Amino acid sequence: MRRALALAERGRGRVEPNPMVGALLVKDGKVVAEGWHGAFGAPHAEIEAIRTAGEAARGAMLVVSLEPCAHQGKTPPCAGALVQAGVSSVVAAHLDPDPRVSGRGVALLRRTGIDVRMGVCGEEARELNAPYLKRIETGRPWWIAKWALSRDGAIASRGGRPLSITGAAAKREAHALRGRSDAVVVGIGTVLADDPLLTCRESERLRVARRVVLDGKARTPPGGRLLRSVSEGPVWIVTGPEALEGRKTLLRAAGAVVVEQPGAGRRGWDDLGARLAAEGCTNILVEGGGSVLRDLFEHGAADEAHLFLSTSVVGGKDPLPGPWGTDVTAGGVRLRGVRISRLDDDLWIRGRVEARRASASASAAHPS
Ligand code: AOF
Ligand code: ZN
Repeated sequence: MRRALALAERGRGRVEPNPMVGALLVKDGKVVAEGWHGAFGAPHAEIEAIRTAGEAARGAMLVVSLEPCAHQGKTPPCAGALVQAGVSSVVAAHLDPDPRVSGRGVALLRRTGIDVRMGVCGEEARELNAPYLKRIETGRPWWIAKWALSRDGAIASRGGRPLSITGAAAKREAHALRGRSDAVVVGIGTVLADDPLLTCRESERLRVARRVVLDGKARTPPGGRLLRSVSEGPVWIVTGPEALEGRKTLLRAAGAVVVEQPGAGRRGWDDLGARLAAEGCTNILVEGGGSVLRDLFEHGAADEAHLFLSTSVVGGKDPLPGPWGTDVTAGGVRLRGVRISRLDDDLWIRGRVEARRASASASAAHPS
C-alpha cells in the first residue's frame, strides 16, 4: 500500500479536483503491474494497472489507495473493470466519500465474490488526499497559506517598494505551488502595492488557477496587470457591501468576475470557500499580504502553511511585519508534520496547520 501511495503522489497537481490514486496488481508475491491516476479526465489508477498487466491480472490481488469507483464518470466504473479482468481480491485504503461511490464500489466487488479488505494504511491515504476529502465531505476547499519572511521578520518594506525577499530557488517553489493550486488569493493591498500577475510562470504549468482579490471596496485598478491578463485565466474580485456600483461595473467591463460577499471573518472564508469548491476548486493558495494571512489564521481557516524564510535582512526603520504583526493571535499557530528544506540561502518550512478554535476577535469586514 505504501507503494500505491507513492504512485498516487505522481498525480499531484494534475488530477485535482479528483483524488490522487495509485494501484498495483500482485500475483504469487510479485508486483505484475502498477498504475496511477495521471491527470484529470484520464483513466483511473486501477484501469492503468489492468491495462499494463494484460492477462496477468487474472487471479491477481489489486492493492489500491482508494475504494474503486462504481460510477460511470468520464471513464467507466473501475469496480466493473476489475470484475471483468478477473482480479481475485482487492485491498483498499479507505472508502471514497464521493456520493456517487461511497461503499458502492466495495459492494459491487463483494457481490461478484471478490474478497475485499479495507482500511490498510487508511490514515496515511486520508492524509495524502486531505484536500479532496475536505472538499467532498464539507463542501469547503483546502486553504494553503504561503508567505516569505526576511530574517528581520518583514514580508515587505513599508512604502510598498517591490522587494525580493527570497532567492530564485524559493521563487520557483512558490510558483510551483501556484501551478498546483486551483485558485490564488491576495488582498487588495498587495494588488495596489505590487500590481501582481499571480500566474504560474517559473515552473511547469499544470493548471490555470483562478486569481482572486479580496477587495471590499472594489479598488482593483481595471487597467492593472491582473485584468489586462484576464485572457490567461479568470479573475475574481470579491467585494463587500461598501463597494460602489460604478466601480463594480468598471471591473466587470474589464473582464472581472465580481463576487458580492456580505460576510467577513470566518463566514467570509467559508462563503468564498463554498463558492470556489462548488466550481471544483480543491487547493486554494493564499499569498497575502499580511492582513489577509493574519485573518485566515485568526479565523482558523488555514489548513496548510508554507513559509519561505530568508537569511537576508530587509532593514529600514520599520519594515512591514509578517502575518503575525505585533499581536500574537490567541494561542498562536502550530504546525504538524513539519518539513524543512534548504533552497539556496533560504529555508522552506511547511506543514499542516493544527486545528484550533476560531478566535472570537472580530476583524475588519474586508481588507481595505
Ligand atoms: C478510482 N480510481 O484512480 C480515481 C477515482 O471525473 P471522473 O470520471 O474521473 O471521476 C472522478 C471520481 O472518481 C472522483 O470524484 C472519485 O470519486 C473517483 N476517483 N476512483 O476508483 C481512481 N481517481
Ligand atoms: Zn475509478
